[in-house]
Amino acid sequence: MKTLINKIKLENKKVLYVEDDDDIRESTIVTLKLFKMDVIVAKNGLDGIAAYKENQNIDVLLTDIKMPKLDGLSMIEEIKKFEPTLPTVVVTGHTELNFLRKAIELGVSSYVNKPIDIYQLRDALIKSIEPYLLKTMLLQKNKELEILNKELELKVIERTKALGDINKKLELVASTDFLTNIPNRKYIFELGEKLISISKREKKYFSVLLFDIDFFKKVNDTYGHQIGDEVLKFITSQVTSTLRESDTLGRIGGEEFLILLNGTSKNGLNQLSEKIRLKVQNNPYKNKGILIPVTISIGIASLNQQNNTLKKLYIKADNAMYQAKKDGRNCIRC
Ligand code: GH3
Ligand code: MG
Ligand code: MG
Ligand code: MG
Repeated sequence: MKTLINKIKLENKKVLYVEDDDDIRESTIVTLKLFKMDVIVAKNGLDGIAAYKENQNIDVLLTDIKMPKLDGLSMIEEIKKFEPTLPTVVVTGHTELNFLRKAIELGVSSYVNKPIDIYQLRDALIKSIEPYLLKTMLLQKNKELEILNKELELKVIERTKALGDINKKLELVASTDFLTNIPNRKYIFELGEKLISISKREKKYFSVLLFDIDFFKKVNDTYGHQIGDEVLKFITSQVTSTLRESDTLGRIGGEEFLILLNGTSKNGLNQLSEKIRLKVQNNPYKNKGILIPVTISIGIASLNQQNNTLKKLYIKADNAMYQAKKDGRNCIRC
């Protein structure tokens, strides 16, 4: 606030000065020009009203009281009908109560005694335009603040979006298997729980398919762990190519995978299992002259009255898968 007040200057402010006495008028004009004010002059109340109407953006009205044709207070009364907030200073030799009371009623901001003292005049003018200027300055500051706030708001929105993007990426990273780029164990089990509850509510088919690579240890032992990794990626792509949009393949262990089959019946499950088994069996891994035949053992389970949670379906499929291993591998059990 203090800095704003310090900024208030009379320089370039437009003053309408009304005075009938030639000597007083001429000397006061010199003073007002000394303040570097823009001075509009009138010699009586009527001329003052005319000058007010002719000129725009008058900052302050400075007027004598006793004048021919129309006195200062009547002139103020008239002008205030157009602009009630116009800062007004009266110059007066009278200090009678009646004048003062009327002046206050008219909303006169300040007064100056005759003979005019330059400092008193300056103070009176500043005091009268101060609230008015402060108001416009505050409005300006408010506008600037509003703009700043909007800019800040936009930045916050951008940041929030960026954070949202980062969170999404983190979620994706946290739910993805780093080797094969498919859903990991945590994600596939969470998704499975959700899909099962929806399937139960909507009375829709739901099945799971669990598979484990046969004799995978031998692949590692023969060709090395790195080739083993490549085989895992290859099997992932082979199996993915047999699936539909609504199926989700996840890696739940070293060489163990789980597929969630949303909307797939027991019949559909049997057909798909055979398709996957054959796809893997008939497409050996090939790389730089080496050819590695791979097979998988599959265990399957479908949602029904007894097997009604993902955990139960998983246990059922896991037992079936071990049965497939026992029965010689490269086969499907349920
Ligand atoms: P089975 O037919 O009974 O499943 O025999 P298996 O050799 O596949 O089974 P086992 O559980 O004895 O061995 C699995 C092997 O898978 C052991 C481990 O070295 C390998 N393995 C697990 N995770 C990875 C991996 O991320 N990369 C590679 N290269 N090998 C892995
Ligand atoms: Mg007079
Ligand atoms: Mg295994
Ligand atoms: Mg295995």
